[in-house]
Amino acid sequence: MPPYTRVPFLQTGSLVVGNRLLAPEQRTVQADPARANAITCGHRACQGCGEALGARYALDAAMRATGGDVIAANATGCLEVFSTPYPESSWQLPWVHSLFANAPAVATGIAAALRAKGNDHTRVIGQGGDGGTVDIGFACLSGMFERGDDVLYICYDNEAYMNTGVQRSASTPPAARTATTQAVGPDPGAPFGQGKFVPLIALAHEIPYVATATIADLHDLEAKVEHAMSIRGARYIHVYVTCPLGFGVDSGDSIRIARLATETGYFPVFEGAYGDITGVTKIRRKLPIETYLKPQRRYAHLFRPRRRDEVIARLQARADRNIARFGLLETGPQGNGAGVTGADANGDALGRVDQLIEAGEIL
Ligand SMILES: Cc1ncc(C[n+]2csc(CCOP(=O)(O)OP(=O)(O)O)c2C)c(N)n1
Ligand code: SF4
Ligand SMILES: [Mg+2]
Repeated sequence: MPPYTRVPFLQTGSLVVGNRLLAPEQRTVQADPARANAITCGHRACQGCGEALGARYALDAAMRATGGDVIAANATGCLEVFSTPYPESSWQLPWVHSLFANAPAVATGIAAALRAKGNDHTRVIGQGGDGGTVDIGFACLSGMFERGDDVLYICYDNEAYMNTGVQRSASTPPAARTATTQAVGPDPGAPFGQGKFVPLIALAHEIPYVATATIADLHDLEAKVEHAMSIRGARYIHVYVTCPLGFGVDSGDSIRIARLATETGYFPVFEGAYGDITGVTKIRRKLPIETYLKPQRRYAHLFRPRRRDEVIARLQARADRNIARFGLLETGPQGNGAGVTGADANGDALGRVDQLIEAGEIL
């Protein structure tokens, strides 16, 4: 894998990675005219769907890493429903729809069948939403990890059951409004103290690779998928993806919301191997959690008709805990090149970005 180099592209209102500043071999998979278009146009995702974006980048990266030799098993959920309205399909690779509960087991079965046939080159990906992964598919996923099956499993986490009308999942954050955690009563929204963060649970299985990523840094996601495909065994990537419908945000704000999720410490971006955290993506500048909450209508009840400062403070404490726990603000251990920030080859340019942010010239 070529080293992944972060290059800021100075464009008003955005910090997207500027391919044109990179050597051709370092450019994103999407910049490659020979990319697979693994999930191609014509699907029926909502405008601005983070899951469609994340899956597109992840699968194209996997296709490039394997020379197009990938089979995917997909849990029921938005990604499956919007991509395969019978008799059509947007998938440009062998793709199997599993049940809601069993994508990791179906992926395991495909890997076992390939092994039985003596095929050691075709690679297997399982994928699903947070409901299919964190809730109903979790036993199959844990089994896949524990057995060390040769599968990369990717969870696209939009923090609720979006496909069926935005019900709470175990990945729904506290205080968020969903159809089943409504913005009424003394403690509106999802309760505190429930849910689970599967990346750390995956790490506890001591599998060869675990990573988190977001759609705010798609080059990082690509690099993590490419790295995951370079190794064998059970691997897990958990991608934070914005859902404009469920979050109550404008479709043009998907990437901005994901960026705020990382820069407030709400969602830690890290990678790990065999039980240890091996790299974290540092926060460029720490923002208060309010900047992440306010643009989302699922948190509107925290600000209207009265501010709920005590709830906002509890959410701030959760973000601060992530920052402390993962060392998001300090210099720390560096990863394999996928999720690394800090004093890299473009440190000067990143410093320039920070200056512009301080001066309020870019957001
Ligand atoms: C056993 C079972 N229960 C319920 C459903 C209905 N169902 C289909 S998709 C879905 C929610 C999917 O949520 P998630 O996995 O988070 O994916 P998203 O749609 O949010 O991307 C549900 C409840 C089902 N297909 N099977
Ligand atoms: S409801 Fe959300 S996850 Fe589903 S297609 Fe629309 S934006 Fe994507
Ligand atoms: Mg979901």
